[in-house]
Amino acid sequence: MGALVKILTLSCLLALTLPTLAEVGWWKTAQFYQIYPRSFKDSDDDGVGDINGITQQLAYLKEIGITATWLSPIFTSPMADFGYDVANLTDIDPIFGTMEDFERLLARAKELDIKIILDFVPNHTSDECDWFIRSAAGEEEYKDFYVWHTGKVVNGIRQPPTNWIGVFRGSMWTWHEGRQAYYLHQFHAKQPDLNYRNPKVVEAMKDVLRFWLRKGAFGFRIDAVPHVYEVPADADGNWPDEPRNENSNDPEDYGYLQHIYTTDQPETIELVYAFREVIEEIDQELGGDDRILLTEAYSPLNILMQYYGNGTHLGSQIPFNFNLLANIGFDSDAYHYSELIHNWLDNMPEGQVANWVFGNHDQSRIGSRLGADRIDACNMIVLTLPGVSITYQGEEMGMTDVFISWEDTVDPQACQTNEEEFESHTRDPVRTPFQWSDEKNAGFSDAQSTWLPVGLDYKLVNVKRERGIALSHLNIYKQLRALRDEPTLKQGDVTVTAIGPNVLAFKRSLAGQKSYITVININDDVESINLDSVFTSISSQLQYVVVNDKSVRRKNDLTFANSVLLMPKEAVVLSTV
Ligand SMILES: *[C@@H]1O[C@H](CO)[C@@H](O)[C@H](O)[C@H]1NC(C)=O
Ligand SMILES: *[C@@H]1O[C@H](CO)[C@@H](O)[C@H](O)[C@H]1NC(C)=O
Ligand SMILES: CC(=O)N[C@H]1CO[C@H](CO)[C@@H](O)[C@@H]1O
Repeated sequence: MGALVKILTLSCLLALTLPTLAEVGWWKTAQFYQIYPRSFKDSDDDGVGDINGITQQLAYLKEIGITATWLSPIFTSPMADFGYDVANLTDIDPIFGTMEDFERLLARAKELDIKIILDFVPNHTSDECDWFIRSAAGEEEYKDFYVWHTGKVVNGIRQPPTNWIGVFRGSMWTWHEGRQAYYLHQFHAKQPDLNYRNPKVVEAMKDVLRFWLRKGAFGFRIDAVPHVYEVPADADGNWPDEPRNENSNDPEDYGYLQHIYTTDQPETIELVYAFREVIEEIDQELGGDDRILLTEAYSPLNILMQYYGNGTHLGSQIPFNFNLLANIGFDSDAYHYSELIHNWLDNMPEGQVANWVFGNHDQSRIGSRLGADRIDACNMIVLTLPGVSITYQGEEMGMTDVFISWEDTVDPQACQTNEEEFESHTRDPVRTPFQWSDEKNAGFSDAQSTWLPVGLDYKLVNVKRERGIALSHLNIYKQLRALRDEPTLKQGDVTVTAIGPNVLAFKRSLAGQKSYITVININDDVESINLDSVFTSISSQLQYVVVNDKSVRRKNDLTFANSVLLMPKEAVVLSTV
């Protein structure tokens, strides 16, 4: 009897210190993976990836331990901006397949316990969207679905209502002959901005969310939310000009103006709260695992933190943390890494979950931006810090930017520039076909040619080959992923520090469990560090749990905590013994 009571007490204590996963919420420690569908897998050999291709390869996501994947847009689109110009928000573009294909993808994903997240593009629709066509025709219901203005007349010449410059260069306003008015577009002229100051638009967009959630999507990644609102018009229906940015001399360039009236308006956050209400509503309606919002915004930290919620209203569970992605450069030292990691952890509202991102479809790849010998280090940071990890397709095996000539360039952001400048604007190099194997087109497609050329390094950098190499990027990624099942990595605290300019280290710890210490030599000096003097309560000996190919040590080797030797660019995870 006495023994039983003791055991019960003990298990109660354990239950207190180790919440069960169900309480924690599936997404809080999840591995997310971004699929760029045009380039993941082509099932019908037209040279463009598609939904059936993703379905075929879902087992690969399982292999690398992905919990949820978000798909860049798959909706009906004239593809002026590769699907970020949506013509029908509730239908699938034929280039990617059919609604039945998507339903099969959802069914297969459910079998494999992988959640499908959709990209939601709220800032605009295509000019071929039925809503825009009706709005341009002045139909009562849709007349104010977009932002229209007749412009102003200066010296007898008609001009746009403001000086605003769009992200893709040139005026944000385009004249519409039919309606005899200008419409606003923050991006491409084929992407008219929706008018969110019209409640009907908000309702229509909420219905779009409901549609996909009821179909079985587990949430959305919301694109470019800072651009959703402009400042309200004054009583006469006019807007103010934006001030000059003295650093830029190119009057067509987005950087020419300070975008104080067209980005980060306070209403943007309220819209995210409104979308979250839909998520909660459908959770109530359908039950099951939580549905989630991820929001993409390159905004100042104090604004990003409001995306989480404000105390009375819930926001996005995962506001993308682009701190590392946007600020770490080739020459960044360990203090810089540490500071950026702290920025997020120290400013996050109580009870929220951090997330870590090093790549996406808009940014140069890790290996090209920071050097191929830092790929494992970055994956280690993303996978061993607390919270959610987010990986862009190909980063797990170390794909790098592929050179795309001006002739082959298709990204509208680059095509709108010229042969001299396109390279600093193009995003094609990070969107090339996924490298599955050393076969034709890297195993991506059997087509004669693919929509973007395949990387020249595909015979060396591909999934099939890397599976067979013990310390390939892919296998290190898988080991790091497996480590995330440890309670310490799931729920433990973190202490992050720079040990001098070259070494980043962080310790994860949880009462009664092993501690794990990630140690990264960012540069090319051999370093000898004393972890004993940096971290409290670690054992005098530590064990190597994950090593990269710069290490002279092997997995399971032991080292003294007070003298850990690091080779140039060595990145390891150690545990207490
Ligand atoms: C989108 O497509 C669906 C299915 O084809 C159709 O029922 C719906 O009317 C379309 N919506 C718009 C806004 O064009
Ligand atoms: C949170 O935001 C909502 C919506 O904007 C607002 O109504 C509410 O007052 C805010 N709450 C706090 C505590 O600021
Ligand atoms: C619909 C929309 O706004 N699309 C744009 C939103 O922002 C992204 C930038 O990330 C553009 O690429 C999209 O075209």
